[in-house]
Amino acid sequence: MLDKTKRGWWRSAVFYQIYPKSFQDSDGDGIGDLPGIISRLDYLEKLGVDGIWLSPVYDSPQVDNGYDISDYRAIWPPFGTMADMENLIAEAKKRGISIIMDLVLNHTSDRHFWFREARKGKDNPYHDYYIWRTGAPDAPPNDLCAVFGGSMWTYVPELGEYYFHQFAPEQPDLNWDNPKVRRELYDMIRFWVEKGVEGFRLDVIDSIAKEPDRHITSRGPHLHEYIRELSREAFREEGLVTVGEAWSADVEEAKRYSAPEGRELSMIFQFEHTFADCAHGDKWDVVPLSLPTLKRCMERWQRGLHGKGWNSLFWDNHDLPRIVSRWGDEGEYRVVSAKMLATALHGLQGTPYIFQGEELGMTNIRLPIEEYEDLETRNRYQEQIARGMPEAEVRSSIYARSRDNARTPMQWTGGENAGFTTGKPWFVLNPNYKEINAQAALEDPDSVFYYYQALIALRKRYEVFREGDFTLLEPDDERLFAYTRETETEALLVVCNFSRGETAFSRPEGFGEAVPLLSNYPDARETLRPYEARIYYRRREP
Ligand code: TEU
Repeated sequence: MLDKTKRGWWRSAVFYQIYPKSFQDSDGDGIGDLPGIISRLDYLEKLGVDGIWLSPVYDSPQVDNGYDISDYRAIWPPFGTMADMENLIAEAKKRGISIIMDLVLNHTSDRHFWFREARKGKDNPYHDYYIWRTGAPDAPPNDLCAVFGGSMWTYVPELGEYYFHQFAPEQPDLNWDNPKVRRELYDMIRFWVEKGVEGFRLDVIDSIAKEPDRHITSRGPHLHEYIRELSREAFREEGLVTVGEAWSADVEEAKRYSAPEGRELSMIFQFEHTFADCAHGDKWDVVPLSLPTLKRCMERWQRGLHGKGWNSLFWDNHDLPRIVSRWGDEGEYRVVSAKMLATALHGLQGTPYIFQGEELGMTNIRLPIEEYEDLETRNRYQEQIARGMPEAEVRSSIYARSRDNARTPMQWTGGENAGFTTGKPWFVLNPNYKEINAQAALEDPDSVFYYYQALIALRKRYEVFREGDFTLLEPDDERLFAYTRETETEALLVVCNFSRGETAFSRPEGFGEAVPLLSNYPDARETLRPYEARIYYRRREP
């Protein structure tokens, strides 16, 4: 059991992300909920995870599935009650599992009390909790475009002012330059720490400091000043794990966020690797994966943060398509490719995050456009069609990149509604739940589930997974991702064939006698078969 009172316990931990709406329904309303999560804690304990990152469960109008919070200290009723939340924290703790809550500090819902007050008038005490600019109708302060489409400015006629929102108009940005806002947020965080929450994921934390008039919507001049204050005022306990979502971060910036002396955060979610199959840095502009690009990115982050910061490790989350569909194979090689992708990631230095269903090899979904639920997807389709883009092209990029790929309900059994709900699911199930589900996985010793379980156990058993130096092998190879991890006393060799073809592989010097720790094929041959992955281990003489 990890000592979670000590800074740095998360360097040996593996976390699991739950998107509550789609995880497990307990009362038949078709929406996942807190009692449903509690009923699945034994499953997560069996997997071996040390913490759960819980996407927002706070009260919310659900315009952005809970990332639009109307009350930070209340639970959205369909998810359950505050007693359910307290019970989840307690039951998880009994199993050695920490609850890491998702904090959306950059913006609130437009239904939040603060915003409802703010829009009452310029002299309202809550007005400057948000960012306003005087202007005339149809003449926004500038042409900043919101992440989910449209302008970043929405006009309030009765005030003759625009308010600023980087996401939906229903998600007004908070004014972090106002110390009252910061104090309110720190007090709210302490409320959750006192309830026993042991960590926080910080939504778009790089956007809290901004200067919209200068087109600066993230990494504003006060960013690290605010994060250090946030850490000092709200994350006082040494053992609190904090991970900031920072789409804009590069390695240098990540060193500031995650420096070992702990004045800011434990780590960040960086996203550079998720653009290795995107043209022009646009997630919707789909191109084939460039494995050398991905490998060099991983090398930069592994070597850049070694001893100077800390990496998070993830392929999937609730905003990303499912990795087995994206860089693996959905067909005959689904299981081996899911295991290969897990090997490539879990052999690296950092804290791995498993997104719900990733441990089953769950896949993307393809729907008639009108069935997509995510506002980003719906807005994207409307905007692109309005621009005259060929409909088939727009649909194809939505199939590949819609956030809804990650939000189909968790597939627990091959029975009705995949065991997710006895009611009508809030969102469509992937029809492949009949073959891909947790019940089948638990009954199959060769399932993706047990492979993830083995990877998690390896991280705890061998210190080299946590501390080893990273060296990339064969950087230009288009099929093979191979690297070593070394400490004074241990060494790993990780080899992954990212292709559906056979690929040559020869052990590097010093690994001739290394023993196989794990593989996704029952035996080893001269070449690597489609999506074959292997981890070798050897002890070193200091
Ligand atoms: O995501 C930040 C964000 O911008 C992503 O939605 C991503 O950049 C986008 O999908 C790219 O097209 C966080 C949350 O993870 C996301 O679910 C929220 O919708 C968003 O912030 C607003 O809170």
